[in-house]
Amino acid sequence: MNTAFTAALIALAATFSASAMAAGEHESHGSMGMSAPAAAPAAAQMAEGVVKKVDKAAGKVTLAHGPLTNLGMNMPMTMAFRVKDATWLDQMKEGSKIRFMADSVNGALTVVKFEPVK
Ligand SMILES: [Cu+2]
Repeated sequence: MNTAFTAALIALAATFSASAMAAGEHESHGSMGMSAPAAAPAAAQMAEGVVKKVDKAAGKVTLAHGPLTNLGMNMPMTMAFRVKDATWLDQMKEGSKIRFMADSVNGALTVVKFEPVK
C-alpha cells in the first residue's frame, strides 16, 4: 500500500515537472523577445506610413501613419518625425508608402527603422 502510494506520488511529480518544464520553456521564449527588441520580433512592430513631406534641411519627414502602440498612439495621424539616418530622406518620396518604426530619442519622435515599400 505504501509502495503504491509512493508510485502514484512519483507519477504525479513526473507529470508536474514535465508541465513545469514546458511552461518554463515558453516563458524563456517570451523574455528572449523582450530583451532583444532589435531582433526578429521587431519586424512585427513595423508600422506603415505614407510620406507627406520631406524636409531635408530640418532632417524631418512628415508621415501619415497608422497606430504606433509603442508610442501610445492608437489612432492614425499625420505628424513630423526626425530620422535616425539622414540618408533615408533621399529614399522617402512624397506620396510613397514606407514601413517604419518610430521611437522617442532624446525626447524627439524619431524614425529609427525604415524600409521603402514597393
Ligand atoms: Cu503620431
